[in-house]
Formats: sequence, C-alpha cells, structure tokens
Amino acid sequence: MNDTYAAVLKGQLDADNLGRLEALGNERLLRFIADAVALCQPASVKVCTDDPADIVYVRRRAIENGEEIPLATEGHTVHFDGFYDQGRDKEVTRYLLPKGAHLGPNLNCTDRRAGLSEVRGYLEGSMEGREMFVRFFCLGPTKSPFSLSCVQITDSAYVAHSEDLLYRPGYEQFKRVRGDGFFRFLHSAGRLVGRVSADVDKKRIYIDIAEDTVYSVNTQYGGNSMGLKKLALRLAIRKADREGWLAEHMFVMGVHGPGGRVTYFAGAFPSACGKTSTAMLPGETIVGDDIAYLRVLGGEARCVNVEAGIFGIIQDVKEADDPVICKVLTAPGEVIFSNVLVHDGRPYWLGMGRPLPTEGENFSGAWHVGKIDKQGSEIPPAHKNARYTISLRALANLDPKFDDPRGVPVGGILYGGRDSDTSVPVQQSFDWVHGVITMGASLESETTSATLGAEGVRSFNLMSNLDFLAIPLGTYIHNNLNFARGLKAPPPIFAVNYFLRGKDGRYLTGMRDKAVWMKWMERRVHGDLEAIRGPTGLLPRFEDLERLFREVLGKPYSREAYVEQFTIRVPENLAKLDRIEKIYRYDVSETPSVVLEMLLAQRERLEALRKAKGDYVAPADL
Ligand code: SPV
Ligand code: MN
Repeated sequence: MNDTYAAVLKGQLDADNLGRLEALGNERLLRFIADAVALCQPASVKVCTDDPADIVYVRRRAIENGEEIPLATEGHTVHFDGFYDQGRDKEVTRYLLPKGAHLGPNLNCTDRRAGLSEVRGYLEGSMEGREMFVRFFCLGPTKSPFSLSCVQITDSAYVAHSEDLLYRPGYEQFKRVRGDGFFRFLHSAGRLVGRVSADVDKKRIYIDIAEDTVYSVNTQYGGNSMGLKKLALRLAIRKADREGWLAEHMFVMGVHGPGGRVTYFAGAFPSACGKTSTAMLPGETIVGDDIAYLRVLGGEARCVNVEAGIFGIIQDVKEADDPVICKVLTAPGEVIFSNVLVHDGRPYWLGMGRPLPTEGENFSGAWHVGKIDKQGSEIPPAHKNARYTISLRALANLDPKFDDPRGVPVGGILYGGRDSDTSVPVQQSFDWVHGVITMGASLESETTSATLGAEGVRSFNLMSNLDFLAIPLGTYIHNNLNFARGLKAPPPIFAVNYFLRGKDGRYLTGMRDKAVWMKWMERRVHGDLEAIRGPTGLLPRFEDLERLFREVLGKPYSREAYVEQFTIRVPENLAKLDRIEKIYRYDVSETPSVVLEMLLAQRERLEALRKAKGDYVAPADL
C-alpha cells in the first residue's frame, strides 16, 4: 500500500476490518475508503463482507442507534426521515461538471471544483463519534455480463440495512473482478437532531461524473442517500452510453400467455404511476419493479433487474388490489417501513382501506389529528411518499429467472404516464422508431409526491428517466434508437395510460384493468391478435378486449366503455404534439432529426383524420 492512505487505514481500522479490505486487492478502492475516513473522521469503521453475520450486525446497529424502531410484528421496523426530507430533492442533486465537459441545457450541473469543495466541506468531520459502514454490492446478477460492482460508505445503519434488502451482495464479486470500473458512494446523514438530519439547508447530492463517485450529505431519504438506487442509475446511464447498452427506469415482469408461454416486458413509468402494481399483477411473475439494464446479447435484447428488492410506495396498498405485497407487509419477516404512522407498534398508511388512528408517531414526531405545520397546513397521518422496503425473495410471485446471469429476453417494452385527457389506455407503436419517439421520448406525466414540489402539474418526462439522465437528452434518444440496430427483431413498443378520465372527471378504466392490457400486449407480441390502425398507434379490437376481460377478470366489458376509452381525442393529441415539438425544437440540444420528422408525421395523420372525421373519432370510424 502507498504510505499515506495505508497510514490512514492502519490508524483507523482494526486488523480484522483492514484484512477484509486488503483481501480485495484493489488500490482504487483502498484510496477511496482512506479518503472517506480521513474526511469524515468516524469513531470506528465496520467493513462488511457477504457474511450473513455482518448483515445481522448492521440490522442490530440500526435499532441500537435509533434509526429504526422495532414494530410489533417480528422483523418489522420503522424509519423516519426529517420533515423536509421526504422525497428525492432535485434542486440539490447536481452533476459536477469538469472544465470542458457539457451535459446540455436540461441537466442540473455545477462547476466540479467548487462543488467538490462545497460538499466535501459539509462531509468534513461529519461522522465524528459515529460508526462508518463500508458495504459492497453488485448491480444486476453476479457473474453476469450485466454485473456492476459498487461500494457504499455511509454512517447510516438504515441505509446500509436498506441496501442489503435491495441489492445483491458484492464483496465476493469485488474479489473476482478486480479493476477500476466500479461505482463509489459516500453518504453521511450529517448532524442529527433526534433521529433526523438537522442541516436541511446544507443537503447536497453531488455526482462526480469524472470519477464515478457520488457524495450525499445531510439527508436520509432513501432516494437521496442510497447510492445504489437512482444515483447509480445516473452513473450507469453514462457507462451505458460509453459501452452501447441502456440503463432504464423500468420494471421487468413475466406475462403468462396461452400454453404456459411467458413473455417478458420491460416498462417505464414515472414514480407513483402504477409501475410497481403492474409488475405485481396477480397471476404474473415479477423480475423487478424499478431499474433495468438492457443489452444486446447474441442479436437478442435481454434485460436484468438491477436490484433485488422493492423500495415501494405504500400509499393505497390494500388487500383487494395488492394481495401479494399485503401478505409480506403483514407477516413476520424483514420489512422496513418508512414515514408511515405508528400506533401501538403497528404501521398505518394512507389509502390502506381502513380507518387510521387519530394519534401516533409519524414524520412530524408525535402526531394527532389536526396537528399543523409551520405554514398552518394540516399534517397528514402518514406521508404520501411513505414506503416499504422488502427483499424480492419474500414474494410468492418472484419469477424463476430473476437471478439469471443472462437476464431475460425483452419480449415487449411499454411506457406509461399519468395522463388524464389525451392517450388511450393501451396502444402499440407502428415500429421501434415510432415507439421510441412518440411513446418513450414524448412521455408526459402529471407530477406526484415522489419528489419534492407541486403535484398534478403536467410535465415532460422522456422514458420516465428524465430525473436521472446524465448525458444530453438528444444523445440519450439517439442511443435508444440505435439499440435496435444490433437486434434480429426489435421488441414491439406499447404505451399505456391508467389515468384517462371522461368529461365529467371520472376515471374511464378500473384499477385492475391493467391486467387485461398486459394480456393484450402479450398476445400482440406473438401476433395472435389483429389490431386497428389509428393515427397514434395500433389499437385493440373490441371483441378481443371483451374476451380478455371475461377471461382475466371475469367481468363483462361493454362496447360503450370501449368506445369512450379508445376514442381518439384529436385536439388533445395535437396539443400534446405542440408541447413536445416545442421542447425538442427549442429546449433540447442535439435532437436527432428523425424526432421532429416522426412528430410531424403523427401530426399529419391526426390532421387528416380531423378533416375526414372530426375531433373525436371512435375506433370503428378509423
Ligand atoms: C422513484 O421515485 O422513482 C423511486 C424511489 O423509485 S426513489 O428511490 O426515491 O427514486
Ligand atoms: Mn423509481
């Protein structure tokens, strides 16, 4: 070892922990850890291997240091984040931009030198009197072309514990695959008052793209603090850009078709738009609910779930709609609840389908009905972005190919957003390019509580990956278009919308109808069903949906419902094209020219239809 970093590690780590690091034989890793130790000044350092005893230790520490509180059910704990730390904080999440680099006008960047000095300033001495945990994980299955090694340093046992549920162990992977191509995450919760980060004004999440390193400080919320989640996604998008694959905000699920056939779908939805509940549909099997890597292997598109658990929104999770998750949330086993209401050792959340207690403990501390915040607004019993963290292995519907090193074949891709007035519930694109551009790159969604800020505002969110893009938007679209080049047959692309409303404001589709849309898409992948050609895509026929509603949900489906759901709303679609075209024409640099050409062709089809048939055109009139 080089003298300076060796001296730091020798001075701070006992022989056992030092031995664990040295066994990895990775100088870049040792340097990173030594730098973090010298900077954050922890009282002690715990290096975790893949040994289950280390996980037991981390779990115990989370309880001993008060970050997690045991609940009545065995294995269940609750964690609270600070009142102003309840979602991903986009404003203070920035790329550190080295001199000469550029990421286009749409990404939140700051000068690298100034940013490093600011965030490292906040990290200085941040772990005094506290324990530092060093953990190793693998994104994607181990021993796989998809595997990506990561090291997480944190002073939060809650973060170290959560990642244990959410990711595959990576210590042995580090031993096998030496070299510098790993991601590095350094997190400190910062100064705590009670159990929560106190210096909210000094919350920073800075992504050093030059070194594949993320610094996160003065925050605890999982999406800001757990490096392996969306922070690693940002780094992976850059790596994928360099290497010619895709890193996406997508679930992966197996949809079960006739004769025992399983067709895998990868689906991108913005946060809180039905992504997890689609991946968890009864009768289907889940591979993952949030992040996927896609690669071309042997001329075929294949994908993996990057993660091994779920950090899911708990609001509206109820027995009738989510029986599999409910079972895990109520049975003994490892579950971390966050930002729910706790009363008498039991967790409660909004929309759980029964009355909530009128008092308890929540993200505001001791809570009672009518409690108000500093602005005079009433504090809800549980936060809307309250979550549960579980391992996928706890689920009865885990797909058997979940851990396959070659991933699963991508049978179809789908994009969905929260759209109250424009798109039909389900449609298929004409081809790969049409799907990537008019469905993925044109995705809009009404904002939700998964990030801080106003809700219900329609916002552009290409591929539902906008929040995590780490390369210019035009380059990202180009990479998506190019992905199909190496494929023998590109998977069909679909768009879904679970949130379409009628003129009177009522939802036109039911919560469970997505089960039918998935089965329709599965049949379409194999060419089992015909479709109707509309101006924005290929639409289902009434008789196919009627049969699928009966078979899948055992319920009748009326022609009136079909017509209302699948009528093409020409003015709304044209208004959407206006918005999207404006973005690609004026706000995005390096837009591939095919984007505007495709949007123009869609506009011409809509205008021709309007001329021939009017503003609102039922499928039978197409
Ligand atoms: C999301 O918001 O899309 C999530 C949770 O999956 S977070 O970790 O906050 O990104
Ligand atoms: Mn997500």
